[in-house]
Amino acid sequence: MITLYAFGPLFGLCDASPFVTKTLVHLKMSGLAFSCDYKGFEHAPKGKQPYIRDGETVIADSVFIRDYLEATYNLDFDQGLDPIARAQSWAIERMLEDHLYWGIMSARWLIPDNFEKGPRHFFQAIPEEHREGAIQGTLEAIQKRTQAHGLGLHTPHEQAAQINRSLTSLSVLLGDKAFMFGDTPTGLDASAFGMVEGVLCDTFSSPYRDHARTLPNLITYRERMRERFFAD
Ligand SMILES: N[C@@H](CCC(=O)N[C@@H](CS)C(=O)NCC(=O)O)C(=O)O
Repeated sequence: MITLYAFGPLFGLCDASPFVTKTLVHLKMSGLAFSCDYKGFEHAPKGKQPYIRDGETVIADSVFIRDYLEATYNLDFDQGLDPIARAQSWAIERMLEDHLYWGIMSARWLIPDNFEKGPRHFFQAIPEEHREGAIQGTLEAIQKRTQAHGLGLHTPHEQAAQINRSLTSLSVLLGDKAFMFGDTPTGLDASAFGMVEGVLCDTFSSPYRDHARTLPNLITYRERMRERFFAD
């Protein structure tokens, strides 16, 4: 049976990480049996989750996990999509994962109120005398990462202008369809759902959440994906 190494359902989300949520959806789309392990982070091959174990095979990164599932089990999550739609799917996924994600992540960690309500809990296991030092070190590292990415070089107002543009683009691309490419979910829906759920999360306020709340089709899309894949 496949093991998915995950953070767990926190903050009202299917998983604290949109990338883990994406892989959860891909696994559910696959119909394969799998279980979740919430204690594997320190063994993550690339220092990040998700990763999976399938027998002796360990695969890290949601993109490579999907590739592995499709290649190994003869699946195609984009069945019915032509080459142009498949290319669009990749382009939209990159917008979500290499752009929108950085807005979600920095809002969650670097807006102090959000940090208090969420990520601070991840440090509970650290002895009290070392905890604040560990928190400060992590926050500085995250600040540096967002600057290296580029988003963190902008003012909050400029960041919101760009992130909200990605949200509006996603909403326009979804339009009145049930899923990103029509009536049937495809591989991209896994990624889109993880990010939409992450940005709309009630626990964390941000200019992005405020903007996403003005895009009704994203809200109904989140509910539709939850019903379809997480009714249990
Ligand atoms: N490209 C990776 C991104 C995974 C990722 O960024 N995971 C985050 C959680 S959202 C993580 O594990 N962060 C831990 C860390 O960087 O220390 C994927 O698609 O799986």
